[in-house]
Amino acid sequence: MPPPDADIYATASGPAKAVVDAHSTEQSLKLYSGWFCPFVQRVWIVLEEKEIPYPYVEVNPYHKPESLLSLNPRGLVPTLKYENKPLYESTVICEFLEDAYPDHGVKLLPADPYLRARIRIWIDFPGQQKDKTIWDVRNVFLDTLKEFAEAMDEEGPYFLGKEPTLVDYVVAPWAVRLWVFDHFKEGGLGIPDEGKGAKDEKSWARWRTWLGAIEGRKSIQNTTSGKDHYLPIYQRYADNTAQSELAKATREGKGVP
Ligand SMILES: N[C@@H](CCC(=O)N[C@@H](CS)C(=O)NCC(=O)O)C(=O)O
Repeated sequence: MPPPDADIYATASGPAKAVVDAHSTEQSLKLYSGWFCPFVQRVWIVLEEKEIPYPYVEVNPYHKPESLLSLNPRGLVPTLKYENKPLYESTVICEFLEDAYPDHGVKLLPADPYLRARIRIWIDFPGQQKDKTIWDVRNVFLDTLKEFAEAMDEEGPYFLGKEPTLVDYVVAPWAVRLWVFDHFKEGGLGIPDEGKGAKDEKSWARWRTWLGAIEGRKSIQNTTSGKDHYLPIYQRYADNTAQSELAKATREGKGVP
């Protein structure tokens, strides 16, 4: 699949642009970012929540500049430069920020080791489906979301209860992109509307409570660009998926899927 860079907007828009513009002063920590990237957004949310000062540096990871490659041989965003040393992998960075800035803003991990471990079980579930397109995994994804909701504290609104923790922030970037399913795929993702969840109504009600709390957080709103900015990227994924579905169906003699 060609990289989704041909029509990519060069910079963030909407609320995220204001945050980018407010972060240009040199600091001991620098964020190399792609405004559109959900892995970046994890780190970006944590920086905002913890009120850690950082300059924001936009790079296109599909045209890897030397400034990025010299820090991260894989050339992926997010990458951090911290006291002139590199760091990458979004979940590693998030935990690092908690360890390196223990007294900054909110705490991301509870003190109880059992709860810390439970959070880590759920932290990585969006990444597990990385090599497949979101369309391929719609049903698996739906089941996983329900399972995620069922693992939550009953009252909430967040995963562990009244306060958000790392698991909420690392899953949030995927949650706030779910509109993409509804935009591009007939029938959408298929999360039942309120009252329509049948035997799973309680789980979906819990999901909705969580999603509402997540969407209401300033850190998440302020690291999200306008929908129109994301569309060309996901349009390309949708086109590529449609093309490969068509090629597969043709190979198998099934005609147009
Ligand atoms: N496992 C990495 C994934 C990061 C990632 O895949 N970032 C994408 C942008 S959303 C990227 O840099 N892609 C460039 C490429 O694949 O060459 C993390 O959690 O930080």
